[in-house]
Amino acid sequence: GSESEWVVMATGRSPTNIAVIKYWGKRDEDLILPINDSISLTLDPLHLSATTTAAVSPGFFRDRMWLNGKEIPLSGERYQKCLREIRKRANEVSDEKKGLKIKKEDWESLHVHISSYNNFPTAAGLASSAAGFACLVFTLAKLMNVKEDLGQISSIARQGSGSACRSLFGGFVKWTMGNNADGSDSLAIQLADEAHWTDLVVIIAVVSSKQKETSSTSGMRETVQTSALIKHRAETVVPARMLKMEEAIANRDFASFAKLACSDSNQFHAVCLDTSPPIFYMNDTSHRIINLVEKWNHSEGTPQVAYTFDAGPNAVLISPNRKTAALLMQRLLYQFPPNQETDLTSFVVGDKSI
Ligand code: 2P0
Repeated sequence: GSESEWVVMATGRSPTNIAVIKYWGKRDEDLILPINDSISLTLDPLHLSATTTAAVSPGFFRDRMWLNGKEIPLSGERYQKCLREIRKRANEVSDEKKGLKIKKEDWESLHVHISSYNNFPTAAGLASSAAGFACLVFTLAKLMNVKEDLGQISSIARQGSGSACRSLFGGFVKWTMGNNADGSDSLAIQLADEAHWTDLVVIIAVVSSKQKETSSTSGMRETVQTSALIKHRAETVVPARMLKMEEAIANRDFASFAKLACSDSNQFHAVCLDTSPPIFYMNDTSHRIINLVEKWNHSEGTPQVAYTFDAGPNAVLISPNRKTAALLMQRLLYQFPPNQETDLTSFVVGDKSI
């Protein structure tokens, strides 16, 4: 057909990730460079993922994007950076059968249309930006035939949203903070793949699907500016915990894994409370869930379940196997019977990774 008719598309899917050693605080806001390493597990894409299609055509006259069917501006610096960094690395794309050839230099003037869907509520403390930016960058890289490895791609996704870099890999992932001023070594590394620890079951208790009040970006900025605790956390606590957590994951040592994950979640929220003005991400229901798990773990003498909370009130509960997950569900439903005021609104149950 004529030159203006063709469209080339690529589609990708990225799950969200749940940090068990938390990222909180930046040393460089523009490049999104963190003040400490972090570790997460990538969920399976069934319940919590972004799916993105990127298309290019000479018939497109500017870059445009739709999120969950609604057009959103791409003018923000984070989107622009991701687009710019991927375009810089674009390569020739050709399809002989269709008589199509996009030369390397063509990408500078071609425009893209991007459509992305989340299969879970946006900005409810369920890390939608992590899946979203990981998927955007991955899909654009696929469309433009970018040859860099996933680690390099993750450092571009990082510039969209810090936690996004960890969603480029499945399984257990470490975001290494790096040393370089340009951020080139601040990227994600896979610690263990999806097949490493398949017994784990993740249950997300949705306490509220409302949009959070303090965005992570401004929250962590205020913490870095005003908290005295954050320095101790970043310089002393996290480096020691990273080593222990990597070891717990390597050995599939659930007791150590759970203790470290719960402690790190609690310290992250303590640091939020130490911020001026204080940031409250958890609510009474979150606290009741912590109590329930702590009492259960204490009564058994060893951790049965791990909890972790991000920048919102929803509980992410990790159990070592299906049997314990079923017992956990029983306990949750007993404490939070359906259709009451303080209810959990729903549960998302998933295996870790696919
Ligand atoms: C994490 N969170 O490690 C931590 C724990 C929330 C609590 O990463 O400013 O949305 O885009 O880099 O990545 C949320 O922060 O913030 C986050 P930006 P992001 O998962």
